[in-house]
Amino acid sequence: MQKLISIFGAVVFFFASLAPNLWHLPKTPSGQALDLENRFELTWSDEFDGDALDQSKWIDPWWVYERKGGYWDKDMVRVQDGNLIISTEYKENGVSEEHSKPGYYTGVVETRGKFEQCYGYFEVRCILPAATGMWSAFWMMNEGVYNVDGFGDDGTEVDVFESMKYQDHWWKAGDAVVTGIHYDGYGPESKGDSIGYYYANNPYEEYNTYGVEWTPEEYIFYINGVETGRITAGGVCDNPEYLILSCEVAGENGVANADRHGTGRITKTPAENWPAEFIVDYVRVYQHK
Ligand SMILES: [Ca+2]
Ligand SMILES: [Ca+2]
Repeated sequence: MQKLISIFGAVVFFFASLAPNLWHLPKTPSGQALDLENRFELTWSDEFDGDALDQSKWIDPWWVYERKGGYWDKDMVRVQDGNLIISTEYKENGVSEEHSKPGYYTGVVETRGKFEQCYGYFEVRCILPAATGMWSAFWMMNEGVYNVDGFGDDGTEVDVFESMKYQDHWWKAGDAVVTGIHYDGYGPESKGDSIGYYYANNPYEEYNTYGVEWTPEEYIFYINGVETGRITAGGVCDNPEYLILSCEVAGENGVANADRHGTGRITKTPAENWPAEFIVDYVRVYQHK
């Protein structure tokens, strides 16, 4: 019996050690350490030290518009206590007479037309919005992403991190973020790759950094300065890209309550951490020395 138990234990241990690869479960970052000081110099940053969004660096949508299961509204974005905060909230009467639809209102900011860079290191330090059905992200884009030619060198959406597993307590998956790329548009020809899910440290309550080193050969992703994985799919983008910080709500046509890629169904009751806040301490961009 003793022997049977120890064999059983060994089998369980064997499969548990394989599990992250077998079932795409989250992994702990374990690659190379980022050598920021010796290899990079700062080219652009926002520490969010003021009391309003710096319009010389970012644009926010000037109009309320539908996005997935909610709406983007610039009034959901504020700068306070050294942070950019994108807030998400259910508004029974919308935000104005013109936009009076009930629903979830959240926000986005981007540097399109104000700052774009090719290659370098791009990092955000942030606390993720703690609510089921929420999807926050730090990502990069250019117009070439829509160009369908079989390759990603003309433009590639680079998702440094996306959070969508808050509600997932199994295997502590809720503490993990996903990282990947997309190119050749968003239709049937769309292509992409992902390194899967990696753990951050208590990301809904504590600051973590999420970064990508972009070289002519590859994208190397980091959490808290430790490499998570690398992607070369499609050929690495060789055009400048702009930065985006966004929050989305699972759903479509402005109607929430869908379970989008396992985000879970958002619900305003019980009042689970509402309003949910995506709190960004800084965005820093570097170029290789
Ligand atoms: Ca392309
Ligand atoms: Ca700050």
